[in-house]
Amino acid sequence: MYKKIFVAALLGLLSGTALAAGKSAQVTGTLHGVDAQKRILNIDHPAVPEFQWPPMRMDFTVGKGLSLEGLKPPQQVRFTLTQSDDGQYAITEIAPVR
Ligand SMILES: [Cu+2]
Repeated sequence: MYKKIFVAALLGLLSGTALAAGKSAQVTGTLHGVDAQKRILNIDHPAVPEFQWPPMRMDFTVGKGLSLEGLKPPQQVRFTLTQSDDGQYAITEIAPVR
């Protein structure tokens, strides 16, 4: 009996965590700089309501394994911005707007 309740509580906790993890937003902005060595992109982005961000120009970290090929500033880009469990933001998908 207790064991069943415990397992149910644990599953609830895990699914709650899974839902909270990897919050992301689709953003279109202007790419101004590419630092391929540090894997940082400088982008001017409009407001991002998902993260309650005002419009600004800033540096973004690029997620591991993401190709920077085809990115040539200045250029309009569409990207997915993901916040990980530890609160860090990273670009997890990006492509030039054609
Ligand atoms: Cu910003």
